Amino acid sequence: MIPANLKSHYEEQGYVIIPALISPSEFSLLQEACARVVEKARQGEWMQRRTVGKQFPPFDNIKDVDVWGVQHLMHPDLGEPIFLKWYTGDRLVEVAKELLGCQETELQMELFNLLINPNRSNFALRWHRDDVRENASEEEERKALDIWHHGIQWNTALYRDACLYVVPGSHKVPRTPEQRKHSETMEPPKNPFDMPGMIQVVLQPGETVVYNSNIIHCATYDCRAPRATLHGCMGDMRGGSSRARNILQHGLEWMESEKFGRTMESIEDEKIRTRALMMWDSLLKMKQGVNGVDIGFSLSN
Ligand SMILES: O=C(O)CCC(=O)C(=O)O
Repeated sequence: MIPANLKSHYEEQGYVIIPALISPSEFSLLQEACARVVEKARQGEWMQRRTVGKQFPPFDNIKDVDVWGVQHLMHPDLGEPIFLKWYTGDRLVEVAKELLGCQETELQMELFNLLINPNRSNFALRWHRDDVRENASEEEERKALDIWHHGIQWNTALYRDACLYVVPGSHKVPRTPEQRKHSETMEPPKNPFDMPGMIQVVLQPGETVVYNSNIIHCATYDCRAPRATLHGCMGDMRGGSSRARNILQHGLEWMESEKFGRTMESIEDEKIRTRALMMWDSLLKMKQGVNGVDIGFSLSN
């Protein structure tokens, strides 16, 4: 159980910092697995990456490019089962159930990626909400924010991480005219501290910030500050297809494969195996729910 004040902080402010979602025995295993996948991504041996120059999907598919993220950590071709194990493990799942207010049987498997420092030049993301366009009218914003209750997103830092900035409370209300001025173009901010109401989120190794992905947020990446931050989201299947575009835009065809199914079948612990298969099934149902329709991308690139 997480303390009640953390849950109300999450609901009111749109984010909450939670310690110790990684057990001591998993910490170095995750760090080592991250180092291997970062190397593959930087070398272009793993091409599913977030590329410098693109803030949002679709990312570039060119080999020689700096990268700020590694996509699809649970992909069987990456060969790192620790990521699936952690994503479906008790610590994270308990927090997800509590913050979403749902049963374990309602959890939906979604994205699991890694955010890293680019290593050639600095990069930044503009102020944004993950699934509301920068030019949305006040009315459109209000409508989008009203239906966004069926998922959580998190950053779990393996090294100190001061990249993320959020505007507490902004997950519930349209932008003020001043906040709009700082977030209506595709330009990253010159100085994130100029945004009214913002805070910088500083995580120590092992800490997690869970946030509503429609909170107004941005990020800056310093190529000299090592970053390996687990970045994922999990849904509540009662949301139906409300999260489909935000999730499926990242290209999840591989998650429908028998090969991915076999990775879950091979989880030794029966409780976790059953949970993983159930969460996977909810994702597949959401995907089937959109019925092959091209749902496009959440944000302009
Ligand atoms: O790098 C981060 O912490 C934030 C990433 C982000 O805002 C996003 O993926 O939309």
